[in-house]
Order: sequence, then C-alpha cells, then structure tokens
Amino acid sequence: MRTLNIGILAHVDAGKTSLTERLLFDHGAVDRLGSVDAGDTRTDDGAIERQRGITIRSAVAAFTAGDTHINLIDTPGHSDFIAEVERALEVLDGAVLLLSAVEGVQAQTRVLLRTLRRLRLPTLVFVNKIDRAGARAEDLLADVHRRLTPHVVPLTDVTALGTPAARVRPRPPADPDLAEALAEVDPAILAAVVDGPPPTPDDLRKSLATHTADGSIHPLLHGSALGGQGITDLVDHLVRLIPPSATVSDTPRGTIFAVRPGPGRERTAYLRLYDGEVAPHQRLTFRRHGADGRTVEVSGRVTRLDVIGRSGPLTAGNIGVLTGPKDIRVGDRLGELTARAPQFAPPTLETVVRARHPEQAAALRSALLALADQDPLLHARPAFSGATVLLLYGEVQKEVLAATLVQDFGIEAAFEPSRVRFLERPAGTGEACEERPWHDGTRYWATIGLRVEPAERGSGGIFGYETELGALPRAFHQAIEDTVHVTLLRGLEGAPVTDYRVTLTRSGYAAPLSTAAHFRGLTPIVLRRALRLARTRLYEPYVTFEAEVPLDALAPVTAQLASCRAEFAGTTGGVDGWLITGELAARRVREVELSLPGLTHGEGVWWSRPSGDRELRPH
Ligand SMILES: Nc1nc2c(ncn2[C@@H]2O[C@H](COP(=O)(O)OP(=O)(O)OP(=O)(O)O)[C@@H](O)[C@H]2O)c(=O)[nH]1
Ligand SMILES: [Mg+2]
Repeated sequence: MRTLNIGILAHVDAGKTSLTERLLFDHGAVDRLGSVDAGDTRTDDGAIERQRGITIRSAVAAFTAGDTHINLIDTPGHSDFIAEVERALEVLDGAVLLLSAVEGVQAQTRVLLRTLRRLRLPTLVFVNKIDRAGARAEDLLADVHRRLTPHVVPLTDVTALGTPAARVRPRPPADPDLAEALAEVDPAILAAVVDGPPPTPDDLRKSLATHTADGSIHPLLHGSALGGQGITDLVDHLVRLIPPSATVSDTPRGTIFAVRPGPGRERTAYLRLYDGEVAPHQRLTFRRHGADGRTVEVSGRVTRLDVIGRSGPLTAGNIGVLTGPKDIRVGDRLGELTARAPQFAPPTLETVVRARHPEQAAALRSALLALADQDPLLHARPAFSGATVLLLYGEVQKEVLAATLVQDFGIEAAFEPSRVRFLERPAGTGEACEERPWHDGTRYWATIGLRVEPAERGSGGIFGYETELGALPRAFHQAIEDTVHVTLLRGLEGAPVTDYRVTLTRSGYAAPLSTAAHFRGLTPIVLRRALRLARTRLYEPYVTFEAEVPLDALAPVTAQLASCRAEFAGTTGGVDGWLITGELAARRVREVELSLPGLTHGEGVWWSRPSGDRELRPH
C-alpha cells in the first residue's frame, strides 16, 4: 500500500479542520463526525483550539482510500501561525488549498499558492462551503483566474449553489476550459488545439496528470465539508493525480516536523521518513546546525514508535510518532544535514514578558525557553532584569502563548505591548585584545582577544576559535562564549546584534588566580571595543502589503500610503475595486491600519506579511 502526505492549507476559517474531519469520517477513520463548532474534531485537539474554534498547531490524521493510505496534515490558517505551515510544507507530497465559496480568494490564499508553486508541490484547489448562502461559482472562478493564478482548471460544477441541496457534478472530460488551460503549459496540447486534430479526452487526462504532478496546473473541485458533497471526487483526484515522492536510497533519511511535550519530561516527535526504515528500539542520530555553525548531533534509542495509520516499522514515505532521543527539536534531520531556505520571513514584532507573580519569574523563563527549545520558530532570549524577549508574528499568537503558559505551566505572564523589532548587523571587521588589564579598580586575571565581523544573513550569532582548544580550561571558554552572545543582545544603537561572527583570537589565564568571573567580566569590555571598530548598521523590518479598497478610495488610500513612505508594486482592478500592493516599513503598518476604515467607509481590506529587513534610512 502506498502513502500520500497531503497538507490542508487555506486562509483562516475556510474549513480545513472541518474538511479533515469529514475525510476521516467518510473513510471510517473516526466513527462520529466531530465539528469545530462543538469543539470535538480529531485535529483541533488542544484545549485552546477547542475553546477558540481555531487551529493553532498542525496535526496529522490518517485514513485509507482503496490501496492508498493518506496522512492529512491540517494546518492553521491564521497568519500568526504561519511558522506551523512552513514546517508542514517540507513533509508533503501534495496539498489541498481551500477557498471558501463565500469569501473567495483572500490575501493569505495568494501567499500560500505562491509558496506551493515555488516548491512545485502538486496542489488541488477545493472550493468549500458551496451549501452556504452567498456561495459563488462562476464569478469565483473568474476571480481565481484573475487574482490567484490562471493555471487552475475546474473539474466540477455545482447545482443548487448556496443551498443545503447543492450538488457537485463532474465537467465533461473534453471540456474546452481544460484543453485551454493545459495548452498554456503543455506544447503538445497547444499544437493539438491550434492545428488539430483536437486533443482526445485521454490526451487531456494524461496531460492533466503530468502537469498536476509537476505543480504547474491545479485542478479545482467544489464541495462542502459540512454537508459532505464533492468529497468522493476530491479523494479520487488526490489518489489519481498526486504521486508519492520517490525514495532514493536505503539509508534512513527524515525530518522532525513537530515536537509535543509528552508525559513527564519526555518529548514526542513527528518524523517524516523519506528513505529507509526505522524500527522500534533502533538507535537514531539526528543532526542540526548549531549556533557556532558546527553540526550538532543528538542520539538516542527509540523507546516508542507508532506509525501513523499503520502498524509495523516506519517505512519510507510514512510518518512516525516517536519518543526516546532526548532534546530532539523541530527541524532535526535524520541522515544527511542539508540547509533549507525558510519560505516565510521571520517575525517583525517583539514583546517583553514578565511573570505577574515575581516568585514565578524563574519558572516563566524556563517555560519560555523550553517552548522555544522545542520550536526553532519561537524565538525567546533572556532580557536584562530577569525578563524574556519574545519575537512574535502577531497579537493572536501572544494571546495563545499567554493561555498556554497558564494551562500547561500554571504561570500567569504579563506581556508588554508589542513593538517592531530593530536589528543591528556588523558593518565591517573590528578586533580588540586585553591582557590581564585593570578596569575601574578591578584586576582581570584573563587575556582575551576578539574579532567581530559580519556573518551570512540568517546565520544569527556564530562564535568560533582561532586559539587552540584546550589552551583555556573549558569553563573559561564557555564563560567567554556565553558572555559574547548576551553582550550582543544590545548593540551600539541598543538593538540586538545579529548575523555576526565573533572569533576568539587570543586567550590566556594565570593559574590559580583566574576564575570564570574574570572572563565574564572582561569579555564585554573587549567585545564592545571590537564592535565599535567594526561599527554596526541598524535594520528595520518591512512588510509586503495588499490593500483592497472600493473604487472611490484609491486616491486617499494611495496618498496615505505614500505619506507612510510605502513603495508601490502595483495597482490593479478598477472594475469593482482596486488592489494596491507594495512594501512598507513595519513600524508604519499600525498607522495605515487605523486610517483605512475611515478612508474606505469601513470596506477596505488590509493584509500584510513580514518581507525581511532593510537598512534604516532617516525619515
Ligand atoms: N456552511 C458550511 N460551513 C462550513 C463548511 N466547512 C466549514 N464550515 C464552518 O466554517 C467555520 C470554520 O471551519 P474550520 O473547519 O474551523 O475552518 P479552518 O479553516 O480549520 O479554520 P482555522 O484552522 O482556524 O484557520 C466553522 O464554523 C465550520 O462549521 C461548509 O462546507 N459549509
Ligand atoms: Mg482549523
């Protein structure tokens, strides 16, 4: 039996969790149809998810259709949880991108499809909620072609649209729309359409399979997760059009894409295996990139292994849930370690968190660091005065984190208002050295030479040695390394420094006078001098924005954006409204968001996502 790993992706509330539940129920994987509204679906299983009726973490559930075993990965739709979608993308064979027949194409839909196409992941589009009043079909399709991609081909139609009696029926196999869409990506079909003889239904079917598999064409199907219409068609096409990924060797190769706290201190990890086999009790070694740029390995024996939806060993193509290896994290690799570029930009906001009850301060810090440790996309770092700085995508993520701290750790935390996160990067190279100096009346029995220089974008902070390891006792080395990273939490302009490489160029100590405290005390003095010589540049985050505004609001909205120094990428539409796109400094976003309702009689739709940072220019 073959396995397909299928991601369910969409904007918030499109019906991903409801569709997942429906697929499980229709194929006998659950014996009761749960609902998001009643808070009893299989995949929204967290207490906060059930209370709020939104998905926060990706969840895996499996069912079998004929001789295909399908693992569904239900992802969150809220843009604050885009990091969860990012991790899921890596383990998929294909995706179902949902649209609501009522709400249609949303900004988040566009971002997701753009990413899926870039990754060349086979993707079907499912227009959900055809039973709901206000559902659209023909003009929604026109909208999809205009605002999502022209490479979408409808395979179904709907009767009694927008009513509970809505039904789905297949389009004819030789549908001219199908031939036309395929002609855009398939020269053989183009030649047949233009010069004849016209392509046969069999030609079209084969071309559709090839071009869905290579991610260049997206079949579109209709249905209702609540009513169950169109579900059989969806599964038939998933099975027929999405191929399982090919295995390339017998050596186990896989990725950890989710980690959940288990009973006690144990962690449960989700491993997607691409190659080879993993058996219970096997010893596994995972690899990741460490902060100093070297490869970190964690090994351990598997104490428990469940293969999702199957029994027996974990084989290539499947997902296993395992416990055993300690300190395992999201992103850890089994087998070869390859770098992978992130698909979405890092968060632009930061907040400072403190315990409401001072006696919980230490517990809060360790809870946040534990959460961040399992999850490389939750960035937490200690701040001065015992607080913790967190990087965030948005306010909903903050609320969810506050609720998690209460429910899972019993800690009440206070979050400062979020602010835009600025960063410093070294501008050049600077070097400094001190040999057993006196500073402010203190004698430091330590010799430290440090060089600061820019490191590759996205590398964070790297520490390395030019001195011989072993020249200093380990505790002193560690004291220098730890102090370097803490010191660089504040650069010359007060913002955290990132993408730096600090190298220990000289070191020395005097036994028995030297202590780790001498090294901790001297490191910031030497490092600051080196940093001043290197100089730093200040960077601020930018966002990509999309504003949908009514016809008469184009001029005032454009003027407002221009006064916030937006850079415009395009303005399209003009029939029933305008779509303005561009880039904007993240710190101006709030201003635009607040003015938009007034400028658009409450009809404007604003959407923005982090797009990376740029050097700060004076405004
Ligand atoms: N009428 C109708 N309502 C639907 C359908 N599918 C989902 N809904 C409703 O839409 C709402 C959102 O459904 P969810 O399944 O939670 O949507 P989601 O995409 O998983 O949402 P997030 O995970 O929070 O992004 C719920 O109230 C569902 O009952 C459908 O086919 N028809
Ligand atoms: Mg959901």
